[in-house]
Amino acid sequence: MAIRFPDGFLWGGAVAANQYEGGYLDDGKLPSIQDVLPVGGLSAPTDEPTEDNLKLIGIDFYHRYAEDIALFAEMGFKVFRFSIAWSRIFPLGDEETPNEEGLAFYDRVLDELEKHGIEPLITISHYETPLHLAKTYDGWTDRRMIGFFERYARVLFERYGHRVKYWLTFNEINSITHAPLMSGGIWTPKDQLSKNDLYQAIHHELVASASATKIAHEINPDIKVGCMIIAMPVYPLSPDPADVWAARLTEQENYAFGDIHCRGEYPGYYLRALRDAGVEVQITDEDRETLKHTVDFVSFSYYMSICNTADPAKQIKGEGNILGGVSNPTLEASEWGWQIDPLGLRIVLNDYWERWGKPLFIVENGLGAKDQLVVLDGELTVEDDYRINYLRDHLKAVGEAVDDGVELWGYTWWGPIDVVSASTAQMSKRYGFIYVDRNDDGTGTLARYKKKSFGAYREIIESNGASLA
Ligand code: BGP
Repeated sequence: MAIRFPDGFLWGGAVAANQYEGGYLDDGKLPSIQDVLPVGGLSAPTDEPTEDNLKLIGIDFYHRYAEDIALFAEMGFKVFRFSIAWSRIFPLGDEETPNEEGLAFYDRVLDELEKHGIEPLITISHYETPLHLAKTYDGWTDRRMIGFFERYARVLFERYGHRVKYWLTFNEINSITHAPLMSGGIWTPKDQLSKNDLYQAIHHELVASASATKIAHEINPDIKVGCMIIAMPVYPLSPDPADVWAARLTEQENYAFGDIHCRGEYPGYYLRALRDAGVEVQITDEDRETLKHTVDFVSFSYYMSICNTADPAKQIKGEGNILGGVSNPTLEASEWGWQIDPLGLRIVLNDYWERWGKPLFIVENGLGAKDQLVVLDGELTVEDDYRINYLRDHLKAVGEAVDDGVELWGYTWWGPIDVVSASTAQMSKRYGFIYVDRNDDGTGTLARYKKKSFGAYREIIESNGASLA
């Protein structure tokens, strides 16, 4: 069957400032929480940045952006999703005046994208809360964070809002329950964090997200603001209704974030879960009003599905993405234990479209794998057929969902160029179509090489998906 993607479909790639920019103290920037997470986003932080942290240099996009954007253009990118490092714009996070040099850097990036006709898609906050806000305010547990974020978002919309149409507020906002520091800038160690503080932090982020959406629309009504959630379908481990219900409850933990962003209020099942957990969230009348500013579209990352069961004896957790879950005996996994499930992407797309009726945007999907550089026709490259297969299988599932009637604006592959991993802080967990010569021990020339998948993705984009058939 022919695979057809809509005209103007936004094909591209996605990255985050802390994983690729480097230049962590350049031009007035101060550290973010990532600069003290040398072994990954789920681990304990160091007190100060340490040299073994690969993110301090990243892949040096800060100095090589023109070269990298030219490579994206060569693949035919229509869109490029990147985040702005909050601590470049407000180095401490709570100051009144933004750092002009930080703002000027993103002007240059936008100029370069414009030169190649690539549409920007900006994530305002992607796991990179300024370190000062984490240490001084305990991140999003503090209500004052809403004001700091509003100020930051306003500066961005005023500066770039005339040339950037697509914006996301918080990357994978539902990850905060599992990664409170990386996702919510919460300095209190996870095992000491009270449920009240955690859910209050979630509330503050949700209010800030709605408030930023409102500000964006006031500044430029043409701006489209989306929420961004980890999509992970949860299957029952067996047909036992108790398993189906267990899966449902886990799914609701993720649905809640989309429901609040799309419907403008807390759903009943979420309020019940809070009550059952004995959590009391402080919600003001003003918060309730603010939450009514719903998003224009829903974006999500998709890497894997999980299972759940009511049977404690079968609660065998797999490795995997930040949210984790019970392993699915029918699926294969990546080298890092992330279970590969292309059909799950079709399921998610249909599910979200039916549930919210808002346009969707897949802003992350990809395969982290160990790559081997080889010489082919005198050129260094990687024969990454495993990545090409993953890409094609997932895009075929996306094509089916489009045929099912789902309104989908675009697809950005995670890490079109190798970047430092968010969960493990490794370089060797590579997603790119472009290889970057940097190793886990920090050695390497930072040279870029095109992998076999580079040409494969270019062909898919060039044919607007038709070559997938
Ligand atoms: C998502 C994050 C990204 C990215 C990706 C891959 O959770 O939004 O920042 O890194 O996962 O994860 P990892 O780098 O841990 O393999």
